[in-house]
Amino acid sequence: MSASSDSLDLFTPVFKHFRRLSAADCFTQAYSVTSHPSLFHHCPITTSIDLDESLGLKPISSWSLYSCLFCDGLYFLPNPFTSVGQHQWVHRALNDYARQTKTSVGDNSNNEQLARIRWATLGYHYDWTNKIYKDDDHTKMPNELAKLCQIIMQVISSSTNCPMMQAEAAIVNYYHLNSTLCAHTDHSEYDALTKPLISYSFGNAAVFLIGGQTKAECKPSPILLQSGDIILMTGSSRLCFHAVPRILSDPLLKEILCEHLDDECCWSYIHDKRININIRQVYS
Ligand SMILES: O=C(O)CCC(=O)C(=O)O
Repeated sequence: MSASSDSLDLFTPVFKHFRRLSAADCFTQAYSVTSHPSLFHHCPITTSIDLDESLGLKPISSWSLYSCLFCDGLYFLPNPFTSVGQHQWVHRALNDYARQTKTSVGDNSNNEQLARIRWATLGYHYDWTNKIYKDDDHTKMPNELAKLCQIIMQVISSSTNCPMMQAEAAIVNYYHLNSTLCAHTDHSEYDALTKPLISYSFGNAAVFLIGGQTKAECKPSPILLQSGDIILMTGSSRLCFHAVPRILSDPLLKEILCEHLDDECCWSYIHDKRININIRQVYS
């Protein structure tokens, strides 16, 4: 690669474009199955599995799975959760995952600190400074999260040629409406190219950008992620640059979540936040 194409950055201008765009234009420009149907290929789901009620999932017969034609190896599963289920996952992310593990805030025992939380790690904890996992820095992966991953992986891999993955590490990202996540790749896992990564979105919407394995390879594509949506990165997409330039207040969120929110504390947190839970296999 020449020095000039080495330094070519097709990612940042698109990131900045979505930073500046009105929320209404973000909702229309970012790809969804309804707004940009020709960019998604429907993959029939060929499996049926008995679902544990605690996972908060709709029956598998009602799910729709898509491969993304703009990014090889990227799959999109629009919200397979019930609204009670979405509420349960927000509740777990706030009341369990944010409190009982390594987080971005030192004292995570009080609600004031919790409002500032940016991330929590579960299973093998990611060392942000050295960008590694250590096999002696580990806490138990919550059972329900491991079970959820297993079901999602079973459904996707039986309907596509995607390999299975064991849930060994999770990063929970807590976003405010003005938060962003810069362009990066996830390559600290031992076998990143063959072990997929699953990512769950809850709460407000986001524009998720996914580009190529270098910033010079292609312009990133914008995907609209809404509460309950799942993406899976496998094959070449697993090593692609991705980012979140924008969190969007979702006018439908109250309708989706509030029906079941007897728990005011949860709504008072999530009404202006987004939670992302992403799961990886660290070792082979
Ligand atoms: O919030 C998201 O959807 C993406 C999170 C992500 O890319 C990461 O934690 O590495």
